[in-house]
Amino acid sequence: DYQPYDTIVAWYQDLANANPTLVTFVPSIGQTVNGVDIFAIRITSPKASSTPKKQFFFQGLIHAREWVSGTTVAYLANQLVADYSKDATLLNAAEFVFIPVVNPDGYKYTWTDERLWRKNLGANGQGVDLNRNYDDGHWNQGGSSDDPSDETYHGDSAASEPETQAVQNYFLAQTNVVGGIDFHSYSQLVLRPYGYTSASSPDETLNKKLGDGMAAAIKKNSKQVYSSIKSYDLYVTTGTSTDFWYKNRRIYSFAIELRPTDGGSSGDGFVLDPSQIIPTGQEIYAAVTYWAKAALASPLPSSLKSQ
Ligand code: 0X9
Ligand code: ZN
Repeated sequence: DYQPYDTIVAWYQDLANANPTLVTFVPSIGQTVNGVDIFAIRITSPKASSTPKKQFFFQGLIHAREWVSGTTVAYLANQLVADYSKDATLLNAAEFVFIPVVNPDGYKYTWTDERLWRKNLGANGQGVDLNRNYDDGHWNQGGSSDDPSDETYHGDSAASEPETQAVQNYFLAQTNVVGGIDFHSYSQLVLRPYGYTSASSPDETLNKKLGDGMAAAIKKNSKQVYSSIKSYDLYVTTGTSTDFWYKNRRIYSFAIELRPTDGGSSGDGFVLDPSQIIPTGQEIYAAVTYWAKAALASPLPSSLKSQ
């Protein structure tokens, strides 16, 4: 089932305590507007490697109401640990870095006050959309709002929010990152660069191959249909996580919109029945393991430069 913030933190601490050779709990990479610590999780095997391990970076719950993005990240972390005893290849070759809850203030608020809250609690409590606040070189150039009461308010300036600063800095502190996925809901989409322009990225061929491959892995796992498209073809966005990652490190940079496909006749798409948590985790684990293996086999041309 979905869990409140403190239970999520305790669950990851337990995962690290139970698997000390594989899992590192990083208590704080920075604090929220309300002074809550943003934690990180790192998963890799203790096996030394002759070359530095390549890294994959994941985020959940940047948008507070998208609860299945949090359970999916937890499923991925748990399954990577569980599968290590059967097949050590992935954790011997790579390190998996997670920010399970990018927006703790907002997430807490969805439990206490407003289930459908999206933003953080900045801008004097009106909230900033953290996925419009990144310093991606195109902040406030379209697809975001100047009005603090809007759902896509971009904030006062690029990376104005402490949460954005924390996750940007932690990402840039990684030295060997080759891929990143920011999890959202809903619509069942695999979104590749760019968000800010209709132009294809210089790595469009490879990005499309991996995006289409993730959608295929999901279909094989659960028969669910996820559409693999350029982010801009959903709608224009600026100041997003994935454009920031791609601009700074030229990695395989994806946003995945999880279940359901649509809001349905009565329900709201953000309120996904708990019975769908594990099937969503399973299909995304299939996608992520495919993607990671493909990215390890052919990193993007510039991904390892300048890190
Ligand atoms: O608008 C968004 O931020 C995302 N959709 S949501 O309904 N979860 O809010 C889509 C953003 C995807 N784009 C990039 N990260 N580039
Ligand atoms: Zn979202």
